[in-house]
Amino acid sequence: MEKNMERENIIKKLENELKNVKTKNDLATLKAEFLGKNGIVTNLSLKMKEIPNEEKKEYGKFLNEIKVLVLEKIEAKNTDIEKNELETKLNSEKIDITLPARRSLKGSIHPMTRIVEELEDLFVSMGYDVVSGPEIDTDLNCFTKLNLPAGHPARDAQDTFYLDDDYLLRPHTSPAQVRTMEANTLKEPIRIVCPGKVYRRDDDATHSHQFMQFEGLVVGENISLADLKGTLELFAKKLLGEKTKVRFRPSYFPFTEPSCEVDVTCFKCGGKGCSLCKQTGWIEVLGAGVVHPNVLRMSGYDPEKYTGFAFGPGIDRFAMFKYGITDIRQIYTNDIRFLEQFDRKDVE
Ligand code: 2U9
Repeated sequence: MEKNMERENIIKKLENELKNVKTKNDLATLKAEFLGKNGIVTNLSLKMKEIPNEEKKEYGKFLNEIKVLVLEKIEAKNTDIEKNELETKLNSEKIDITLPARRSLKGSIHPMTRIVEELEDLFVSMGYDVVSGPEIDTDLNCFTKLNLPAGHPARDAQDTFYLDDDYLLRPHTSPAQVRTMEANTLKEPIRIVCPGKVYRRDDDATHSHQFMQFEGLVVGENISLADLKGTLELFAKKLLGEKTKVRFRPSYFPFTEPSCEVDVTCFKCGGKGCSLCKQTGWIEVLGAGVVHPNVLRMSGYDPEKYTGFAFGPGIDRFAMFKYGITDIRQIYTNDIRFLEQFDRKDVE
């Protein structure tokens, strides 16, 4: 009876204290209070030596019952705590699957890159290599080696930004062609296109201080003006449509002789005359010509053996025609409202 009371008291005390237990740490402290070295249940078992021998067995049974009860209650509390912890964690990590997904912004290919890629594909299919060069180049490569010596009046038309007396922002991609000719130590035939950024001292709605060229150069035996005409006709038809006609007008460039300016039939009116072509039916798109013997000679090619042709369109104009862009500066200011109009719906 006395033992029953004792057991009841211990269990009551345990149950009371368990009410305040919130964490596993609290529970460990409580466990030590009952079952630890100096714990309530442990101290009870120390009394065993005072118990008369004939009652020892029963006292042992009593101790065991208390221990099992205490452990059961502690274990049950432990399960409760773990359950609560898991619930709190799950609640904190809850995802509201009814929220609409965030829209991912998709980029698009820049209109100039599209034109360059289209033209590269065409010329690579005709056996050309695509070559690039530095945007900062020497006065020698940009002018002198193109038959524009210091003081030549035609330098004015291609005035650019100088870094010092020798270095400048290239006003055309021609120095990349000069470099290719010079690097070709065996002086073999060349067939290259050079797309890239170029710079001029210009700034208005149709002329930007920075624009894009796609120059071409062919050097070989028996290359003639007829090859140039055939190539440029293909070029115009590919870019502006099969019905496009091409017209060659005599012109002057120091690096080509003879030189010509090339017009195409207006892609808006088809040649009938409209506001875009100023009622002429034609639009000028590029300059071209047969490479001047001086240019070949200065880069180590024998003009007696080789001839060549070159062409130099500013391709921003193509993008403007093709996509109806009215101010060339929009191409270079990276305004997202302008650029997203060229979203590639075709590849979505
Ligand atoms: C080498 C030899 C010859 C490149 C050429 C043009 C004609 C031409 C202008 C058109 C409008 C530049 O963008 S623009 O202002 N270019 O008319 N360019 S032939 O001739 C070369 C190039 C490299 C070695």
